[in-house]
Amino acid sequence: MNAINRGALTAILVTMSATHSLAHAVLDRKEASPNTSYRGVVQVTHGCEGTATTRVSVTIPEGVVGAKPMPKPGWQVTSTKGAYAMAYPYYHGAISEGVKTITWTGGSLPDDQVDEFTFFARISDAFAPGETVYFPVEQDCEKGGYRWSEIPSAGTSAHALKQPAPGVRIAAAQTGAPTARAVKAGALSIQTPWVRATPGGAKVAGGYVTVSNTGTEPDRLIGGTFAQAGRVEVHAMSMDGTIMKMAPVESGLAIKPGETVKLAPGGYHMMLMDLRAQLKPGETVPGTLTFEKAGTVPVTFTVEAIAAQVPAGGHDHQH
Ligand SMILES: [Cu+2]
Repeated sequence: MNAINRGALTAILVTMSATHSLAHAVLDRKEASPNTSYRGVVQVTHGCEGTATTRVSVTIPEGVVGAKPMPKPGWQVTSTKGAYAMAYPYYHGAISEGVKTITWTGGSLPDDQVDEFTFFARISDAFAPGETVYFPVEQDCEKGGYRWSEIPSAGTSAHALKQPAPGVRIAAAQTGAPTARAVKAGALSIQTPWVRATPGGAKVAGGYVTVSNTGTEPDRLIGGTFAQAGRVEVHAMSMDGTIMKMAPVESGLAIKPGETVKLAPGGYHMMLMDLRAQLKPGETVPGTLTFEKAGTVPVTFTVEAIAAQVPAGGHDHQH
């Protein structure tokens, strides 16, 4: 290498070290889909004030369930557990508590080396496509530390933050092929219609869907059909003291312009009544959704696992 090239290389290295300060604690995989497992790899690319990293701790956000750390040679791993804000469908049941923080200590990662700290978790269906889920990371060193915990407020960029929390963008749900893509009906976009599996003999089931209104006019979800059900109602859940009650939504569920309405367990749902057959996970069932303006739209419901927090036949209807 001649002197001129060496000078050019030095210039490149200087440029790189200037951007090095932007190399925060990051997650290796920056996108995940709802209802999929997620391999979280926290990458630590520098120490603090030139000293070695001795502790890395990651916070598992609400809606990310069943987290488990991967052991790491030379480090002790500990985790704290606690209750989730709600129960989430989890494989063939439900999960309502689990790991909330994972901490690696006792090792020493020199400032001029990089390393990865790994955990596995499941991204629940609590997130809407396009949303970002943040995993705050604490990094402590022999001297000083970082709190990678800043979350950008709506409409601002993470680039402006000094210590941004690593984020994962939620992509569209990966369910069965017919439901993977949004169904368009006028200004409405209908995503992932699904129902909960039922125990044998059950007469009712909950149906869920996400509807976005990309237009300028409000619309309303007023009903629907389901091949295996005698009738379908749109229901709301509400708390009456400590008792959760559900009741039909009078005049339908409003979907305002620019808004996304998510029917989900514990909230608004389609009540599938007078069921004629047991619903088994993995099945798909044809049906329709009826909107005041967009009309009747054919959809395919995917049957997902029974969630344990709904007792068999335990729907307390106030009709
Ligand atoms: Cu109901």
